[in-house]
Amino acid sequence: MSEDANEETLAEVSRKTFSGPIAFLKSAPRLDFLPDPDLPEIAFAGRSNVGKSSLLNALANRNGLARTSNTPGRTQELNFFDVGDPPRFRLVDMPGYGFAKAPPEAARKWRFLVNDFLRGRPSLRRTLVLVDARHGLKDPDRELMRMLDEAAVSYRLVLTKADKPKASDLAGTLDRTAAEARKHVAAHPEIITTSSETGLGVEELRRAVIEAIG
Ligand SMILES: Nc1nc2c(ncn2[C@@H]2O[C@H](COP(=O)(O)OP(=O)(O)OP(=O)(O)O)[C@@H](O)[C@H]2O)c(=O)[nH]1
Ligand SMILES: [Mg+2]
Repeated sequence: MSEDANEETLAEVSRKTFSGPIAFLKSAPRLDFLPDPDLPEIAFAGRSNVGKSSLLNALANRNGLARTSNTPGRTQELNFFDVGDPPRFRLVDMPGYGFAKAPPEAARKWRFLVNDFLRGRPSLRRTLVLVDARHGLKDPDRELMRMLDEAAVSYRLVLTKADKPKASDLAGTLDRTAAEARKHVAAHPEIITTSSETGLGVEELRRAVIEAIG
């Protein structure tokens, strides 16, 4: 197939997939509540309040599918969403990390839940590591990236809230983030810049998800 034909097919598959059925499957507060690992999964990871649930909603083109909030710490469980009917793959919205105001016991619980899921999930095809475009990579992101490198879990960095920073600042953050990504073995070398608010990069992310599912 020519490059153009490939592109067209991907665009068509993406359109059909994300305008079709997407349904909440279940919430897992602990690992023993996980659904069977019978479908490929794409997980949304990142610091608290970075926009994981919002980006999942933007991807699915449905507001309110995953619950979002101004207050960090909104998502406290692993939330699974089936894409397609019959389902072809799953999106997994996860609790955020690095949330200073969370009670230490709760923060610890989420960290173990997220880390154990990411390290041990056989059906996990790719992790999207979301990074706020206003702040760039922070130490908790680097810690997560190292863990994913060690566990050989393939991941891709995604800048969020790109509608917020000035264009020149955004370009600098993108360069610095890409330079760091290239030093990590399990990271995709290219970064996707997104805004759930304006829709920037959302179609590119949909295609990246389709490609990761294969
Ligand atoms: N301007 C702007 N605001 C956004 C964007 N994405 C998310 N937000 C806002 O950021 C806040 C947090 O969004 P969430 O999607 O709940 O963030 P989260 O990463 O799921 O947060 P936790 O579940 O607490 O870890 C909400 O007030 C959103 O409206 C974006 O692209 N642009
Ligand atoms: Mg959330």
